[in-house]
Amino acid sequence: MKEVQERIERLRSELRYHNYQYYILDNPSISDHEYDALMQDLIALEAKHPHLITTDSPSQRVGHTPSAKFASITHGEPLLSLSNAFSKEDLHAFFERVQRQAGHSISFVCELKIDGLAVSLDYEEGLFVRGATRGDGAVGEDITSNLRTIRSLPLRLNSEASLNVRGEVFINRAEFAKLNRQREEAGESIFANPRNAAAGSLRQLDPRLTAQRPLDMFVYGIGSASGDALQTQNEALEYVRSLGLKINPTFKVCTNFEDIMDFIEDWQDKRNELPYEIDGVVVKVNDLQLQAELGSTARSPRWAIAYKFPPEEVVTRVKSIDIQVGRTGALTPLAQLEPVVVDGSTVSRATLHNEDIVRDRDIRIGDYVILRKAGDVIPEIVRSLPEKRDGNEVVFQMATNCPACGSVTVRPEGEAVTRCVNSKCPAQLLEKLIHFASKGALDIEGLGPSNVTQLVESGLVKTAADFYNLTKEDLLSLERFADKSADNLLRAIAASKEQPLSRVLFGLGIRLVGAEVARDLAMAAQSLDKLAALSKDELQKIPSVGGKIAQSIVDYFADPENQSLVEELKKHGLKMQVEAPAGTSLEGLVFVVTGRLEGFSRAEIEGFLRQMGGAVSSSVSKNTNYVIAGPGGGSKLTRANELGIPVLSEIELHEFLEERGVGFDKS
Ligand code: 3B8
Repeated sequence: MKEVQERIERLRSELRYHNYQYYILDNPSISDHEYDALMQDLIALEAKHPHLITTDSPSQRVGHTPSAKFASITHGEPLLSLSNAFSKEDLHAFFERVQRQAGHSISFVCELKIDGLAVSLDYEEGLFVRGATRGDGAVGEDITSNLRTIRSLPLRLNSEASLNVRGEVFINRAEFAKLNRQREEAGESIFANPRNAAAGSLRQLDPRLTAQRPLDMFVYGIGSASGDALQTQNEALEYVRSLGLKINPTFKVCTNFEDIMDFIEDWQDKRNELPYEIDGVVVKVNDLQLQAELGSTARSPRWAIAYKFPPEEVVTRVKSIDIQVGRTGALTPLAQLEPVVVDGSTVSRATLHNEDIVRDRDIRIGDYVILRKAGDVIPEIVRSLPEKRDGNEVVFQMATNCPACGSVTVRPEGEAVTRCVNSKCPAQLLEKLIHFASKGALDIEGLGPSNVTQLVESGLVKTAADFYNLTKEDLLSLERFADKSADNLLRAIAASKEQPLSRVLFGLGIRLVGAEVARDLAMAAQSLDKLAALSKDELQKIPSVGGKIAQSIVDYFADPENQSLVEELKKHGLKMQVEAPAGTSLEGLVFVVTGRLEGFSRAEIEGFLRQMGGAVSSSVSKNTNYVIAGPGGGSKLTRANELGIPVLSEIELHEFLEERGVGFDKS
């Protein structure tokens, strides 16, 4: 018996050693085949002697119990996210602030910012016992079984230390490409980028699926540790490395701003040579004691900042420019591109918005162009490269006839958009129906673009009201529905009758009536009938409604076809209730305050916004709802404008608060 135990232990330590060489040092010591043979020996021995199986055995990486849902884990120390610097100025402000607070010049550690998913790992007496996602920072999801499948995550450390570490899980570029190739061959949907692939893999409920994904990780910090009095971040990194954890070795200690900028510029140039994706550089105060003194806000530490690289620009070619017909009849030029990877995802199309933009940017069919991802997702053609032309390029002409229905298009004086004005245009009708069912509108699950297209092509659906006439036989007659999917769709359609008036209004697709205007209309009119009866003047009294919107609403309800659609929807029992007023609180809104304010200090305003249920962030992102700016708003203001986020002056802030019944007086 003792002998078996010893053999098992020998196999385990051998496997651990090779594992470490392979996954952490990237320096394989034996062939894959030899490794597999050792593993098979271990598994066979353990199968014969199950009482000798331990949770840290290398054979135990793949759990076997899929969870119905992940359990919650409350982080011992919150797992915060970093605030961002988008420019050298932002970064310099951070540098100056922490030096000032420290009272002397200090050192920093620069680390690559891995574009993955933050995780927290708990080790107890050297054993990996628990791992969680960031979640909301305070509470994450228990993904221990999935993390155990990651080869570069040691199940057992080199010492019996108990500690919590934080790191980033990712998939490297080559493995990502391979994974997508396999998925494509298997007819599965492909991941847009490595980060999504890593996220999707980590959140698999069945760890056996996670185990098949090429996940990797770097540890970048310690959440809490007993004993060892570490002094600095670079010591902390060296310490976790000595425990057997994988760290990113590129970090550098910098003692002045120039060194920090050099590190950033250096890696910005070399980022594409790395085997994994990075989206910036993290700059951290090196002294751990000082980190503790600087502390953190509700969301991010004050001792670290993420410098985000500017969006990557790539060159590609415009193969053709198609014209898309939108739900309001707007014709949009859409460039078909030679596929290229920008910021990690493959792009093969980009909207050109309208013909003026195509002309102003002088983008011709056949041109080489510079492509960039604006903000986060939407690819944008920045400009053409006329010097690369060979004379075969073709200047784009806006269609004089709708590509879908052939009717003559119009471009009203002073407008940039060319339209198909045929209200029966099949392309418009289809887009309208897709919009009606979409997330922001009636939100009918299972009625995405491809299913709506099939329903329309089969002749079953002509207007939005027809969705509510669909029967199970109707659906079963279509190729893509089986018993269960038909039931599910009918249930989702029935459930959409409960959607509030504002969503139905938005779903109707009245020109110029977006989700926000729809909410105001619902609130003001209280019912669809009352809204339809309002005059242009009356409509204009509603907060977000100007002359053009008012006219568009009047026109909509004057059209007999729209009138009958509305009648039918009512007959089908759509409730269209008005939701309680959007509140006397700021729940769910994220604010950023910048610049000098007159009446109140920043802290007062921020405190007040939080007190009323709002969140205050220190950096502008797409999640920001409003930026409050006084004079000297600087880069945050620029960023807000880039992202199209509304900016409120101090006076506008007061109006905004009053509208919501939230008074703000200095007391
Ligand atoms: C504090 C320190 C969050 C992070 C941090 O490579 C904190 O340090 C963090 F609240 O998210 N993606 C890194 C990376 C991320 C973070 C970090 N260091 N290298 C990363």
